Amino acid sequence: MTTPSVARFIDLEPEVEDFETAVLAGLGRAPKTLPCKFFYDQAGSELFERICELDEYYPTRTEIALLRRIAAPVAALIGADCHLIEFGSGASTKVRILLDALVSPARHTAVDISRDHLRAAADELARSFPEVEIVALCADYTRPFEVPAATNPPHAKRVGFFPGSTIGNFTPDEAIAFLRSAAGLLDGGDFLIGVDLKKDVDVLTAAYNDGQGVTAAFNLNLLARVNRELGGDFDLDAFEHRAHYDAREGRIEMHLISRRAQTVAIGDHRFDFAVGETIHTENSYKYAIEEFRAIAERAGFTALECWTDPGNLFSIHYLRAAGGAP
Ligand code: AVJ
Repeated sequence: MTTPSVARFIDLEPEVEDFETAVLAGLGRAPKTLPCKFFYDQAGSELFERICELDEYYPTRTEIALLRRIAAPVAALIGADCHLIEFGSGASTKVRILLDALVSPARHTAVDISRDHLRAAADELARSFPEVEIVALCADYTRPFEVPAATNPPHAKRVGFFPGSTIGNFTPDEAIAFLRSAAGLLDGGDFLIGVDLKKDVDVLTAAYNDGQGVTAAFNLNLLARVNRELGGDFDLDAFEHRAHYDAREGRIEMHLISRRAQTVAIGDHRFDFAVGETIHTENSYKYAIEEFRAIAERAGFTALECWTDPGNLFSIHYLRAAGGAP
C-alpha cells in the first residue's frame, strides 16, 4: 500500500469563541493577562519562525544540534514501528530528525492549533516521508483530546514529542497536569521533551529582547490579532514589549506595557490602562535537570535519560511511564 503524499487532516475545531472569551477574561483581570497560546496565528507563526533564527535566541539551533547528536540512542530507546505524536508541531522541522532516525515509524501525528500552518507543514512532511502515515490534527493540546490509532499496526507504541521547551509556558503545576494527561493519551508510551535550562541571566534576557525587535513584533501581534479578529482598537504604538527574568520563579516573563493612560475598545467592551500598566503575555520557565526530573516523576514518569548540549544551554529528557501502562 502506498500512502498519499498529502497528510490526512483532522480538524477538532479548537473554538474561535475561546479567543474572545480568553481575551475578555484576561483583560478584565488585575493584573491583566493574555494567554500565550494565542500568539500563533499565521502572522504570529511566521514571526516565531524568525525568532528561531535570531542570534540571541539560542534554544532552537541548540536543540536541533542536540537532537541530531542523540537521534540514534533516542531511536534505539523508542524501537521499531512507533506512533509518534508531536504536541505543537509548528513548522515540523525538528521531527524530521527523528523520522530520519527511527526504525520504520508507523505513523506521525502532528498536533497544532494553527490550522493552515499545520496543514501546509504536514503536507510537506508527507511528501518527504511517503512511507509514514502523516496525520495533521488541528487541536488545542492544552485541553483534553484524542488521537486516532495508527492503521498499521493499530497498537503501535505511542511516543510523545514536545520539543522547543514549550513545556516552559506552563507553570510547574500546569506542567505536571499536562504530563499526567499526556500519559493517558500516550497509553503508557514514552515522552521525549525539550527543556530549556537555567543559565546566565544576560543570555536569557537577550534571547527574549532581540536587537531586531522580532520578539517585540511577536508579542505585539497578539494585540493586532485582537484588532483583526475581535474588532479591537489597540494602538500598537501605545504598547511596548518587555521581557525580564524572574530568578525567584525561574522564568522569563513577557509583558506588553501601556505607554500612556488609555482606554481600549473590543466590541462593546472597554478596558482602561494606566500609564505603565502591563499585560502579562507569557511565562517561559527554565529548569535545572533535577528540577524537571522531579516534575516528571510527580506526573508519573520515570526520567530514563537526559542529554544536554556542550554549552549546557538546553536539555532533552526521555521519559517512560513509571510502572508500565497506567
Ligand atoms: C515556543 C514557548 C518555547 O518560551 O522561548 C520565544 C516562545 N516567546 N520568544 C519560548 C517565545 C518569545 C518560546 N516557546
